[in-house]
Amino acid sequence: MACESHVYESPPEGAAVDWTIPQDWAAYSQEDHHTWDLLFERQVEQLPGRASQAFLDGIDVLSLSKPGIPDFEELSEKLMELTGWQVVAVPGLVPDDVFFDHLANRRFVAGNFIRRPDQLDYLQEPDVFHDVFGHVPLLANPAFGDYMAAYGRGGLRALEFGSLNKLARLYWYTVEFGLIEEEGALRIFGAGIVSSHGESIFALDDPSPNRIGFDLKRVMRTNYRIDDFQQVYFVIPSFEELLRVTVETDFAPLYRELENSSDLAPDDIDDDDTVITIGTQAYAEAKANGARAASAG
Ligand code: HBI
Ligand code: FE
Repeated sequence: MACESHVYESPPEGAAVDWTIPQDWAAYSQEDHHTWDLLFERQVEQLPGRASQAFLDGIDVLSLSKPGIPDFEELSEKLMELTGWQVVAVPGLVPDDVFFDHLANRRFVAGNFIRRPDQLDYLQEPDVFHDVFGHVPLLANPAFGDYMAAYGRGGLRALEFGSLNKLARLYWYTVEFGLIEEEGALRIFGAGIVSSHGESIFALDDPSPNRIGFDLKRVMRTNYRIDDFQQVYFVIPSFEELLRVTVETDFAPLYRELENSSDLAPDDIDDDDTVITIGTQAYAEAKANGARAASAG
């Protein structure tokens, strides 16, 4: 997920020029399917009343409750009918241009491997649980599906402008770690949250992080951390509004403007922010102090 770290320059052996590989569903072991089932049950249990209704509906309509790692072809068949999306397998992180080209063409790339049983809580590279459980349910939602495809087109343009670091923040704070307001309450929808046992509680209930109303320019100015729970979450009013802002904005002048404005740290509050909750940052501070103590002693 870290956009910097690409292991390969060109597709590894066995991968097509667009970096896709066969999912090879028959090759999963019993243990692999069991790991999926464990992760799935643990997450599904805590999501009602926490996850966006659109996410929960996606789990239903795509029959993700069926035991075992989903078959990408079955998922693609259902998604194709609903929103025109497909799920294709890749060996791991793919280069940015390849990633965006897939999104622009409504193909979501998912790792086909699953974490080991001793890695249930944390894994650096996105595996099939993060990619499919975390990302795929919302692709069944028309507005979100359109947003992801628009993001892919925007990513290809951002590469031309040399502004990918700015646009990547939009992905991070929406697709990966976004919150949404539904019926007057906050709900999670970002894949990094909904696929995380700890963060799906932390993002909504912990007093530590800031929660701020979504603003496109504000988000694109904000640094993020990839190594721990977020220090700030941005709250969108609806997927339709997120889509509208993204397709109606001309990003070229915005990128130029952002060149001349300073970045914000994850825990900064800006004068123009619509603050929903000001966090204590106690979690992040305790972590930082712990790290300092450990390196001192
Ligand atoms: N590759 N497989 C995979 N998954 C991603 O989420 C991904 C990627 N390559 C690049 C990339 N993400 C980034 O460019 C975006 O997160 C912005
Ligand atoms: Fe992800």
